[in-house]
Amino acid sequence: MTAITDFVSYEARGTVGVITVDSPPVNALSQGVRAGIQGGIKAAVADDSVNAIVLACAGRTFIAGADITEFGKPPQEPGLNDVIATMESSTKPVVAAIHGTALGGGLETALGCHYRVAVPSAKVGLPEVKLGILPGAGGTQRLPRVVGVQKALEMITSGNPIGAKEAHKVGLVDQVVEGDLTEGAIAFAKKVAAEGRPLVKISEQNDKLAEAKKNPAIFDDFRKKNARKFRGFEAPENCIKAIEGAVNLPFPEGLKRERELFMELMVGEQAKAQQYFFFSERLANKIPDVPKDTPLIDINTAGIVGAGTMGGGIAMNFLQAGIPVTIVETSQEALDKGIGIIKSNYAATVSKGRLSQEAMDKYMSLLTGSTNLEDLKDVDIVIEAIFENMDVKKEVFGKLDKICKQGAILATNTSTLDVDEIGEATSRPEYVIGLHFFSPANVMRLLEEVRTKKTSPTVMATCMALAKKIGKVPAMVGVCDGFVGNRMLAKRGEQASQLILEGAKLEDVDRVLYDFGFPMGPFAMSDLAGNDVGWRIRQGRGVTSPVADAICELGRFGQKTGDGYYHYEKGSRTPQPDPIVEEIIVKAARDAGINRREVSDEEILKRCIYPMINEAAKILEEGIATRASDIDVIWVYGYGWPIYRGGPMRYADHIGLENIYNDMLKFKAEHGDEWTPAPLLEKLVKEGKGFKDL
Ligand code: TC6
Repeated sequence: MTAITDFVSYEARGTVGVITVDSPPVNALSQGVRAGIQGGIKAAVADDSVNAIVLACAGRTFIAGADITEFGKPPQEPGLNDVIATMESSTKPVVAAIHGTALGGGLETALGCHYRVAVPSAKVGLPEVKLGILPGAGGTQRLPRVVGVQKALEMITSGNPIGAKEAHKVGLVDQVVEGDLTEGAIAFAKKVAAEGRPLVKISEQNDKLAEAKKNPAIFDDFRKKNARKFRGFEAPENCIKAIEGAVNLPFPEGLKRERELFMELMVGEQAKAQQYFFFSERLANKIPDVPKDTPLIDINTAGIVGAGTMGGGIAMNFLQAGIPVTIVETSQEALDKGIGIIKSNYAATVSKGRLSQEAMDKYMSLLTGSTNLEDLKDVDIVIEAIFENMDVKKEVFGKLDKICKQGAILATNTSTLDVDEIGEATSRPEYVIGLHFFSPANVMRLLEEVRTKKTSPTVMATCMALAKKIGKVPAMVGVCDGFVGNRMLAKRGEQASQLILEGAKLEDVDRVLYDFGFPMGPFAMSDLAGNDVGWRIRQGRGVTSPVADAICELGRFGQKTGDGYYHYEKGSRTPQPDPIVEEIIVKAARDAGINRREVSDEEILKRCIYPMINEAAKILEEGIATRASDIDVIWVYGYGWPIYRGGPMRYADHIGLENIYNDMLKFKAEHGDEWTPAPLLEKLVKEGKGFKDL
């Protein structure tokens, strides 16, 4: 075996030269890997003992893409396009051997090979769009030449990978290899050489482009169909333009067009924000005082207390991960209802063709219902998801403590209550943790994990790993009212309510936040979630909110009652402004002695967003969140903050903390002390720093 670079080696195995990339963790295309592959091809071409070449990877995966840590740094030779050109023009057939994931530049490298084989579990895709860019090493030019324009549009603008079987079906993989991959790839390469099969240069294959050439409307149709999904994002449009280039330009020109469109994105704020977010999400997995090698508790079974909307949604996550669930309710009727809802949710997904009946049956077979808490005695984790009442929760935890086996984790899904206090209701507070799922719990990716003063490192590490297993993105936070997400959300809500009293139209407040990139504004959101939820919480706390209370007193609970802040026609989810609500607002403003005025969109945005940022500064100062970037993860995955703005902390740095600080002082002069900048914000401004510097 010859080392070409530190990360790539070359070895002749009989008549086949095998180039192996070995650059943990994911064989990303750093300079050493690029140079190694190019050197490996040259070595194999020069090696008279071989007549075919295999490109394979050691470790858990084929090349998972460009090395994202190199983005933004001066480019180093050789560029990936040069490496791919060297492969494509090799005089001996090159076969890519794919396991794990061939993503981004990794798939582009494979597309530069003459043939591709893969193990059945392999996945291939071009996820660059998720990083705010496009495949910049020929991916937008080669993929449509292999799978056709329609499929390439879907794969490149979604960024979602496809499995080996599908890749084989669409011609992206030439053979699925059962058994040892490298051996299978060598056998395939030998066959190609022996049969004198052509050296397939994808860049010269134009047949699959013909249909789109005849029917250019395919692009505008695709744009129209996906307008909602692409709203606010810059990268998908450039991906589409690059694929148009593949159809309309000769390959070398198309490649140039791709490069221009790539560079346009790469220097933009969206790409920077999305790449920042990629690393933020991974960083959130790491808890500074919980070592990486902390032993984990095996979670093979779960119990859920409460079969309401949250309990049912939480159960679905576990079932889908293959973990048996026992769900407990107080009455048979409530239990049947809860299980019925889970079943009908799955049935709806089956009828839409997004889940097989077989998978649904498997999930349902893992679910057991019970009306007896005792049935949770053997489970590895219990998640309590009953209504928000401290006394009742303490009682349940006291019982669970007696029933559940030693070593079982006792978690609460509370979104408001003090998890330390809940832990103290047991004899094992170190096993108690908050697992705050977001509604709908089977859909929303965020899992806000709440550590108490006593939660043990093992329990924290186990719950972080568990989150990944059930498809969630976790962020660990400390105990405070509303934790991180809802505590910040409350600040936005207060301002939204105040703005409509001062004269802003509620549909304007919603529009400004929608245009900022949120899925919907605060009033439409409240109508969707149910206005009665907040009303009950306010009543419990003895606080009032004049407009919100008045609409609830009229039974206007939102979409479910057909009326809320807006009116909804029967069967429709489209909000329509309602004069009755306008009257309520005008009266409330009059009662409060407020002179109503015009409020600009700019003021609406600043007044909704800046108090959240200010609250986040306090949260950081109190150590409730570990890092600013964790707060961004919470807001993107839990509240629909547009990922292309990176999250509230990243956005604050982008706007400039000094600008935010100065605006806050202006609002303070107009509206009072609630606008006092947090000490941390003030400190960062004085030091000329941003949240990124913490
Ligand atoms: C591209 O290719 C553009 C081409 C244009 C050419 C001009 N670079 O996710 P995990 C690190 S764009 C650097 O926990 P998994 C990651 O930070 C790229 N580092 O593992 C983490 O480090 P830590 C297109 C990377 O098994 C560690 O690897 N490619 C990269 O759950 C493990 O990661 C993508 O967008 C990278 N490309 O999932 C693919 N990738 O341990 C991005 C990962 O120090 N990657 N790391 O925290 C993924 O989707 C996933 O990592 C995975 C593995 C599916 C490959």
